[in-house]
Amino acid sequence: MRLLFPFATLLSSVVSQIFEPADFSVTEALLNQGVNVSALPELAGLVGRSSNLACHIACSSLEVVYGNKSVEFQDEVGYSTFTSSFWSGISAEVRPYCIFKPSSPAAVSVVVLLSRLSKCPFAVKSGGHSAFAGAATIEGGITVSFENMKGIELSDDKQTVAVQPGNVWGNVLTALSTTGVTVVSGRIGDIGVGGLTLGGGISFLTNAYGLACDNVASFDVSSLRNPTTSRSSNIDQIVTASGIMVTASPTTFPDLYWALRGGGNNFGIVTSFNLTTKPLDNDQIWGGTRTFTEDKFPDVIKAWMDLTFNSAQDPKAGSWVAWLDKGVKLASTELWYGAPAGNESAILAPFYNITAVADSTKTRGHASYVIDNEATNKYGLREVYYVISVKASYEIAQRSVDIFYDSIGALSAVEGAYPVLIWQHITDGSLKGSTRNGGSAMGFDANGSPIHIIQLACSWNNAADDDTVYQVMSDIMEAIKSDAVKLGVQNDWVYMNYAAMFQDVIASYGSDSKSKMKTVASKYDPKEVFQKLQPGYFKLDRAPVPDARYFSY
Ligand SMILES: Cc1cc2nc3c(=O)[nH]c(=O)nc-3n(C[C@H](O)[C@H](O)[C@H](O)COP(=O)(O)OP(=O)(O)OC[C@H]3O[C@@H](n4cnc5c(N)ncnc54)[C@H](O)[C@@H]3O)c2cc1C
Ligand SMILES: *C1O[C@H](CO)[C@@H](O)[C@H](O)[C@H]1NC(C)=O
Ligand SMILES: *[C@@H]1O[C@H](CO)[C@@H](O)[C@H](O)[C@H]1NC(C)=O
Ligand SMILES: *[C@@H]1O[C@H](CO)[C@@H](O)[C@H](O)[C@H]1NC(C)=O
Ligand SMILES: *[C@@H]1O[C@H](CO)[C@@H](O)[C@H](O)[C@H]1NC(C)=O
Ligand SMILES: *[C@@H]1O[C@H](CO)[C@@H](O)[C@H](O)[C@H]1NC(C)=O
Repeated sequence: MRLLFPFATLLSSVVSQIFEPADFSVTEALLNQGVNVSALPELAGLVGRSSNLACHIACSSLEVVYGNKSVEFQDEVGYSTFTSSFWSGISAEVRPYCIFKPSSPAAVSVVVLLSRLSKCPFAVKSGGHSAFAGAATIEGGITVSFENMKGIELSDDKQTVAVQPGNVWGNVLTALSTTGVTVVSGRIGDIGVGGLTLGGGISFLTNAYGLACDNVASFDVSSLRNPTTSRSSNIDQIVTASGIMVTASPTTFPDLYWALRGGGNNFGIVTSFNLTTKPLDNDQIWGGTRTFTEDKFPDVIKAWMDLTFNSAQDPKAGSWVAWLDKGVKLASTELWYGAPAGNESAILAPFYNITAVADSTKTRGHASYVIDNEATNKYGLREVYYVISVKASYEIAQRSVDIFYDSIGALSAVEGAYPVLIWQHITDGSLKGSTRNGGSAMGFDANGSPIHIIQLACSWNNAADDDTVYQVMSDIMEAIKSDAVKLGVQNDWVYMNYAAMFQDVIASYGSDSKSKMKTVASKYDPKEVFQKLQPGYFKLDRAPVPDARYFSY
């Protein structure tokens, strides 16, 4: 049975701005992509009605069309290999009906259309580092794995690199490490290109260039015929709800381009990110962890806030702080610099003026640095993230540390509980970067004060303790937010990449941004496929798991 035809129609550019006419036929769209539904007996019977066999039929159809190797069912070894590849043990527990492994953008279109036809829901996984169930994999539905879409291709002029979503940042930086250019990436090697970029993306280069999503150029459809070879360029090739491929860039479908910068999985499936490269001699940057004890906390807070406020003096420098309690309270300060010998930079000097108990900072490759950091990224535990942002202020910074250490005793009965308070910053350079090419859906104020991201992470062992952990995390966030309001430094923006499933991230972007995002969605996805058939993660109108017991933003 020959079901696959050449994809010329699909890959030709879209001739109409109307993405989905009122009389849009899913079966016709599938036929246009070489899949004849009438030749798939079970599917033929399904058209026009729903069925609890929907996912059986959809998955079997994918297997008929793309072969046994492209689809894994629950009894297959490939299935458990896949499900155990999630970072969070909570995601690893999810049992999809099947795993689908497309090898081409066209196959991604087909799975969206088959989902529409069968009503079997789907989710897509890039690096699999989202923390909660249902974000990148779906109970009883089709989970799309991009493991056969790992193309990385640098353009001849080295200005852009086209990266498919099966890649994690370690692959991408390694591929670039000998080319004299790099990209605004994740800071731990096994984080995925897909989730990090669509949610924003803080990098070791962000204070200089902005977030990862602000450094995406465009997408070249024809360059992606062979997904396993490397390629180059900068934006998003996305599969929209009607299975049409478009290239969103500052000049083509700029509304969609804007919405994808912070919009997560609400607008389509990105099959290639065409990233703008940055020059970097011999891939050499500098960074590592400098760790301080409690007696030094006031100095650490001052040094970190000073860096946040003064970042424009030398945007190569950046830092996060992880506040820990390992029997002793510690401030584990990651310091980095986008060139060698950051230890000699004036802006980081105050951190060297504080006596440390450990220091791993050194000059090293950007690729090696993110891969070295994988050691801190243990798999298989239960995980939660929770986050707010505030306008940077010394007072709220100090309060957040106090509230954190005063509250975590409430987790003492939770086996394996390991809470961490993490500080990150959106400094002058990232605020300015966010306005490039029409700005992003997150709507930062380029001339506003620096933003302090105050984040909680916690891992623990047992599902029985989930509610306790969520409640303690929620209470800490609520207390810090309440103090931020009192101090007049509250800031609504919730960073998707670190948000809890109870947080309404899109609402936090503000009503203007949200309503514009909904307008964009109604144009590219009028039937709300990416809201309803792909129900996981941060949706346009709701938190992933709305729950009034817990802090939202
Ligand atoms: C250890 C660790 C380190 C981290 N470091 C950083 C960091 O340095 N900077 C930072 O900003 N964040 C960081 N994060 C947060 C990280 O950005 C988010 O967890 C992000 O969701 C991970 O992306 P992923 O592709 O690995 O996740 P996934 O779980 O695969 O994807 C997350 C969401 O994006 C959707 N998605 C993925 N790919 C696509 C696509 N191609 N098209 C449409 N939707 C897609 C998925 O469906 C899912 O809903 C870190 C997280 C962890 C756990
Ligand atoms: C990437 O974007 C650049 C700049 O817009 C463009 O010239 C190039 O063709 C794109 N490459 C791909 C593979 O889409
Ligand atoms: C689709 O399959 C049906 C049943 O096998 C066949 O009758 C029909 O001609 C096919 N249509 C196309 C366009 O190939
Ligand atoms: C599909 O492939 C798996 C191994 O990947 C094998 O165990 C199974 O028998 C195959 N199923 C069919 C129907 O060929
Ligand atoms: C910075 O680090 C380099 C390499 O480790 C070292 O040679 C240099 O002396 C250091 N500079 C300062 C000011 O500590
Ligand atoms: C280092 O500390 C000393 C003593 O507190 C202070 O005088 C000096 O200005 C500090 N230097 C930097 C770079 O912070």
